[in-house]
Amino acid sequence: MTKRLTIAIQKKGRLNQDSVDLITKSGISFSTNGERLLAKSSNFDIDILLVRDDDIPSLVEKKVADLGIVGENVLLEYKSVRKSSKTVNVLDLGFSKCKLAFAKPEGKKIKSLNNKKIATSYPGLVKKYLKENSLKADVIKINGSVELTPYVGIADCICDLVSSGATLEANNLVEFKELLTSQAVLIANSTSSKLKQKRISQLKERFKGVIDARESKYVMLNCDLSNSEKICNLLPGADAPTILPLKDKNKVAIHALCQEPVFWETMENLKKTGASSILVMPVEKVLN
Ligand code: PRT
Ligand code: ZN
Repeated sequence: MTKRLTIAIQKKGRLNQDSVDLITKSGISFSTNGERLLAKSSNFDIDILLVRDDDIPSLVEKKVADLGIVGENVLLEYKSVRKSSKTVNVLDLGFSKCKLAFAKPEGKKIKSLNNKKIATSYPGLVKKYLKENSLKADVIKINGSVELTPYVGIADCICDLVSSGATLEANNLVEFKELLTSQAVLIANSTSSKLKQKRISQLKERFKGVIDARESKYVMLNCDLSNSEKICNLLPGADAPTILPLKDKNKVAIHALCQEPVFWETMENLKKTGASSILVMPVEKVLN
């Protein structure tokens, strides 16, 4: 049995660049030139399949791909109509964050979704929501420009993805209910072979290392020895700071890996508490 993995990612669109970055930062080299559907890595036993995002869950379900990177919204829509699906989320990837929400034309009164016409690209999720809330409405599947449907008489309201909210605003629509939040996720088939699962775990650890590094910063600063305890407590997500003696016996240097965001406010607080020469440096990889 082949131990070579296949990962399906979006060929073009919002998920493509972040997916390619995650794979390459995990030490996997490959090149995607032209219209090629498949790219082979030269230094890791993996092939990269470049497809439309909507096809990714079914490729993983059918084991054409062992892994996929897709919006959780697409995965959940796929699973909403396939109860026995074996395709599962194995890792939250932290990019392409958005929400799926109901929106209506500004000024229009919608007290309940009962008996309304709802236009959406996510009919499975909307129907599931209606059922769970004992509501009956007409769900109309639309593949693009959902935000225009209330103005051409197709729908009373919509259920669509929102990130900045600019599209809703530009179309005079207001959100009135959030259905779910979403981000890019790594998906796999829960029935893949033991050998494949071992390779998948290895890759998952690398992906985690890249994701953790994104949030992490290495912080170095100096302070009075008497203040070091207080300063350590201000370092976000630092498990075991290193405290080093300095030439001046009353002073120490503190070095720490901060695994939570270090904001300007954090640095200002450190300074106020007596820290000086505060350096915040990026971290490329983390292996915990
Ligand atoms: O061609 P292919 O089928 O592969 O791509 P696609 O056109 O179906 O998907 P694409 O590239 O648009 O989006 C891929 C994934 O990105 C989605 O499935 C989501 O998981 C995620 N994502 C994150 C978004 C958005 N943010 C988003 N804002 N997908 C779409 N939008 C659209 C939304 O539908 C609406 O039209 O952007 C508009 C709203 O954006 P704001 O910023 O104005 O609120
Ligand atoms: Zn799509």
